[in-house]
Amino acid sequence: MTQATTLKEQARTTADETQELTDGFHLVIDALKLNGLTTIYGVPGIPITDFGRMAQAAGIRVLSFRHEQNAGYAAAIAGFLTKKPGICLTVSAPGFLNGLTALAHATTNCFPMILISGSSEREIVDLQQGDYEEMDQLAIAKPLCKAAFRVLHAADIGIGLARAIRAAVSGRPGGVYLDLPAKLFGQVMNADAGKKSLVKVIDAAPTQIPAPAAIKRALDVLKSAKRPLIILGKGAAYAQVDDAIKTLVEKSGIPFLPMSMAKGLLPDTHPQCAGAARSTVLKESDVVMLIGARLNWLLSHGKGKTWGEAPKKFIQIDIEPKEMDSNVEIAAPVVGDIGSCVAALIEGMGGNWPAAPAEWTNAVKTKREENVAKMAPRLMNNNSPMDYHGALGALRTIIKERPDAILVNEGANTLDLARGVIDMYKPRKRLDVGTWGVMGIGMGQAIGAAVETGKPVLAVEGDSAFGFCGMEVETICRYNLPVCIVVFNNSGIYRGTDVNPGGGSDPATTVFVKGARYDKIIGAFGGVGVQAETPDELKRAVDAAMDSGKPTLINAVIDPAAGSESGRIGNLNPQSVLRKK
Ligand SMILES: Cc1ncc(C[n+]2csc(CCOP(=O)(O)OP(=O)(O)O)c2C)c(N)n1
Ligand SMILES: [Mg+2]
Repeated sequence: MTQATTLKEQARTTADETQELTDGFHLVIDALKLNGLTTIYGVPGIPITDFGRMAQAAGIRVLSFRHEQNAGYAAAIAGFLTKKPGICLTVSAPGFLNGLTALAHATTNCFPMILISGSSEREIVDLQQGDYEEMDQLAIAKPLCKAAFRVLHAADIGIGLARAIRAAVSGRPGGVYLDLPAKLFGQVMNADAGKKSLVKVIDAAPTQIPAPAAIKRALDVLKSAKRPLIILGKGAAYAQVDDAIKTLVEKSGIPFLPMSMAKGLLPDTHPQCAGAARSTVLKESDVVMLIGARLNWLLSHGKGKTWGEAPKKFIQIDIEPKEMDSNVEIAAPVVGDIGSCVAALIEGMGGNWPAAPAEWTNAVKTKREENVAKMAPRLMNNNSPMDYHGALGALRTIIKERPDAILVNEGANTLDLARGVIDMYKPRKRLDVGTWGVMGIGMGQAIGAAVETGKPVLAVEGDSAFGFCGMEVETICRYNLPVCIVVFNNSGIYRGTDVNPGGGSDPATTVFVKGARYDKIIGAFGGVGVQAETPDELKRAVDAAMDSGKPTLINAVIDPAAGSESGRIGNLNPQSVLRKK
């Protein structure tokens, strides 16, 4: 080596040392922050432990869970509540797989979410040479989400995240997978160039204006109706155009039926609410306008017994054109974002839109009042052990007195009966199992909701449902979140009374330990545990928890015989012909 080249090399080294550098870790953090994504839900481990630490140091709120599935449910519900993608962060293979159920759930429910998982070395994974936590995660994620991306070069982190954000929130929102291999985090590049490579996503969910002809067609169909009905889905709640929806409903005078997570968009006590006359309005309506609601199993696919004999015409408002005619013919498809569609409908209705036929609205009102009156005495009993209605009567009062609280709800009977009994008063306050009826969303959603909104959360959980996510009670205590969990303890799935039909000493498949004390779990982590045996005790305990804001778990003792098989959807169970012999 000549002296000249040595000097040249020395000079280059000095230049490198003085040059400001950034790396994959910091570029991901900067890209998230640049796009206003300042909360991460996850579980640490190789290769993302340091990333979590650095993100926390950089001012991102990083919440560590006990299981990725629950972190994923928190991220998914954060997406629903904020219209920004909720971020879930996991390690490779097993952590990634644990997060995947939530990602698929987010996609099914149209919640924007990004699952970011660290992954192993591509070269080794692709040759299947047995790397640490080896798995081709991108390939596995693809069919379960709206889009999946992998970033291999630090310079592409900005673009990678921009693509993920757009895919998650634009059009029909959903889950997105972002694969970040371990090596990427340590890759260095010039800090200036790094900064320039970042992308601030402009107008991530662009407005989609409906065609004027589609609006006219919809209004013509609506005007022809003798027994019109509006169904509000969780897409309508997601849109956050609450005032416009209220105006449309009130201006039309049409009875409305909220789907589970659309409850409270207008209060359940609103004079036009047909929630308590559901079966009547579904059967007897002649024109049904769906706003952000799909004709899936939750609406019996728009046909069959539930919908009665009367011929129906459907108007459907949805951002996804493929949704139209998915189950039955849609007479008036209106494709666009809900805000734009509803605004156009209101405008098209003009100043003298005819009121919905009084014969129909009065009939709905009468039916609803009848049903409410029938239910009322059942909600007032103070039995011990409690039945569902007595316990839910107490919780119904709690939400009436605290309409800003967020209600999280899962289980079978605990879900179906709570949905019917507990009136909601404000939008996006009822969070539950969603389209799949998945168990285990409770603690993740409670944490996500408390973190994103700062509001108190009441989580009403079947004892089985709670078991899917119960360890996150520690997370709730660790972050000192204002979450009150009520476990509806009927000692089992649907009921606690089944016996082993084989006659052996094993318990039946649907029953749990009798007299279990779920309230004792939370004490281990410094939270408050309460045993409640009557509706009065339950009401007192929940009030105390909501007043104090302290993490609380109440074991509500429910009569093991009170529930029914699969709650309200027992009809979906396949039947064996042989069993009947
Ligand atoms: C992930 C998942 N696993 C299993 C089920 C099937 N399942 C439906 S409801 C339910 C539990 C119902 O029991 P519980 O939560 O105690 O409510 P209860 O009817 O007893 O009030 C189960 C296991 C499911 N929906 N999701
Ligand atoms: Mg149960």
